[in-house]
Amino acid sequence: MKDYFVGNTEYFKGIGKIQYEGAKSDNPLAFKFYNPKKIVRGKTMEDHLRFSVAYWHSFCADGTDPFGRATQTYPWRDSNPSRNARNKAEAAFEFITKLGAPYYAFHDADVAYDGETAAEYEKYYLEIAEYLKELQKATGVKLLWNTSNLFSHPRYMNGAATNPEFNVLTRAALQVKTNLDVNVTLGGEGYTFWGGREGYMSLWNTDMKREEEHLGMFFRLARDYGRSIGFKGTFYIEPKPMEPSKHQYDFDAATAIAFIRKYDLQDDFKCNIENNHATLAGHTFAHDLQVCVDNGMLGSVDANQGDRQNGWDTDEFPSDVYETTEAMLIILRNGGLHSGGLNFDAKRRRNSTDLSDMFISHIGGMDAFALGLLAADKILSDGKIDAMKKERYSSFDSGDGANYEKGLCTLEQLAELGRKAATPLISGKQELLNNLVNQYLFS
Ligand code: XLS
Ligand code: NI
Ligand code: NI
Repeated sequence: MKDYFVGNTEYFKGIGKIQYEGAKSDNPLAFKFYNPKKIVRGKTMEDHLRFSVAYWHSFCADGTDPFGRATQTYPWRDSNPSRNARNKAEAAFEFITKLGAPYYAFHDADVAYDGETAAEYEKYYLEIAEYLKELQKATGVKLLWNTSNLFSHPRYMNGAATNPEFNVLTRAALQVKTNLDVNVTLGGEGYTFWGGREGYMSLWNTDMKREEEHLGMFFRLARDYGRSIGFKGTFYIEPKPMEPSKHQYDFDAATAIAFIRKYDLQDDFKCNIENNHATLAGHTFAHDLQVCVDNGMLGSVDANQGDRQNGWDTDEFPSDVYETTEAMLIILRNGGLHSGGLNFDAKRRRNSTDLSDMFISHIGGMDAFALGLLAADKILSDGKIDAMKKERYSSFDSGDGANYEKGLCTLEQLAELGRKAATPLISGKQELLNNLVNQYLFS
């Protein structure tokens, strides 16, 4: 077991490396469908899925909710901030290694005590970053992305880059600069902006145009600084419509992409799509992924799921295989995740309090995406659904329809054709397609 923990303490005693045991296994601590080395469409499952563990949910969130105190008692907690950060990092790397996820992701405030003063912030963060580098080297775990927590501290109550007070914006800039420095030290593959407080609560006190311009400027400066110090990864904007702000500026994929283009950031920025944020915006996970793929803007994925009965960001571990199937189909059509990954921005329920629940929740999420990948592969290999979709547009493949797509028709010509045209009712075959999906999934 020693291989799988670093430092002096083993935090997850009695749990070894999680193995693939197949669908018939009754071991809750084994993969049923995720078989990392299995080849699907010429690539291992591990390389397709690029799983990442989110530091904030798995090693920081303690079950506190607006109505109740902490329920998780993490054995690595220590009142000394430096020791606390080191213990937590050792627990994190033990967990990630035993789980067999190749990546992790974090906010500055997850890995280090963020202190009150700027000097404390830099001291504690840079100190732990050096240790994270050692742990990455010792275990082979890599950084998918890091990000700045620009929403927890009271100073950000009116926003960070969109704060009406310039001095708060500069404090946020210190965090972003430090995070980019740390990212380069750790060889990160991406850097994420999630603007929980970049939005407004009331237009009576908000100059939306000016705030958005400040945000665009801020992103540009981050891009320029990152590139100047050798950051080669992708910058991600993670859309979310609301919560904690009433209205967030990066509302959904379409809004974020329009913003990226407006501020001329398209060569460096892409989207990080989170299922539960898409559903909060009134879309589906598949919708926001497809919007990204259609615009060459799919960066990375925060893998979780919401609850159909309530309208907030419950960040549950993925288990809905219909959703993971659609997601993986879109991702495969995109040629994969490239430098992005499937990052479990997901938390155990407040009453899932065993340390083993940390493994069980991730195992379930990984199995759900493995099932999605296998089903998507079947759908693509069989080709029936793609063929039906193509056939639906076949009137644009030749003749006047093809000319229309090439921009060779005037409105008068179309009107002339329209005068004589029969306009057939052609079934969309939605139920047939639903039935086919069930056949792929369950036969
Ligand atoms: C919150 C977001 C957050 C980002 C990183 O809703 O999902 O966790 O992923 O700041
Ligand atoms: Ni997220
Ligand atoms: Ni979320």
